[in-house]
Amino acid sequence: MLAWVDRAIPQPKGAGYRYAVVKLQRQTTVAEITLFELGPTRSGRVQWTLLEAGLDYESIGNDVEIIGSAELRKVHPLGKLPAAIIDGKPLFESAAIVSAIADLVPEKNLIAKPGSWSRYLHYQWVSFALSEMEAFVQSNEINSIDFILPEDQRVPEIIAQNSMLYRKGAAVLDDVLGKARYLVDDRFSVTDIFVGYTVNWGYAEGLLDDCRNLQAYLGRLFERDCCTLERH
Ligand SMILES: N[C@@H](CCC(=O)N[C@@H](CS)C(=O)NCC(=O)O)C(=O)O
Repeated sequence: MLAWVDRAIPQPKGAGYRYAVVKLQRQTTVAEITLFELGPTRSGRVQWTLLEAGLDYESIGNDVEIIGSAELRKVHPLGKLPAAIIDGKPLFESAAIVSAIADLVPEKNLIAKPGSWSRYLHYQWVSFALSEMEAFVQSNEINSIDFILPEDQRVPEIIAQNSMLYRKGAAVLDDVLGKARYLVDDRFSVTDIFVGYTVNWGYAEGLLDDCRNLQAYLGRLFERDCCTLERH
């Protein structure tokens, strides 16, 4: 990546000043990034963030065999996706990974500045999406398809309650996004990449019928060139 740096250049005797400050352009590699990913899983949040950031990365996986593998467990103790290695350091949980990547490229304005109130709003909406919405659609999925749990361990009776609770969270977001186009400072950020995935998941489960603002929000997200959300 190209970056501009200030350099103090010593000046010859008689120039009237000892140093001249000049801007030099140099090549920098922001970070070495490896991503364990698989198509439409939550690793799509990280892939989208990397595309918006314009960062290269090494992709590992993209095959269902990667889930639970010994290689993945070295990075994610539960063997789940996504997981990343950034400059040799392992990191899991999609919220943590997209935030870390956005912080690597502050000039792209993909996340509110650390310590700012807007940054706390990022944490607020990510936490809200995870605990008040995503947990319920995830539980619906676990209890209805055989990808994770065998049939005798599923509790399909929970699906109606999960759906009711997801809709409550979605109604809150629908209200907020009726007054703003995006969640933080009304400009696109990784908060929208993160929450957009949760909203799209609810759409796929038919839970957004009453949420016209969320449907329009998804439409705005789909318009972005780098969007990795699945169309349902
Ligand atoms: N909260 C985690 C969820 C991780 C997760 O459950 N990933 C799924 C794919 S979307 C997975 O790997 N499931 C396999 C399993 O549960 O064994 C995150 O956001 O990264």
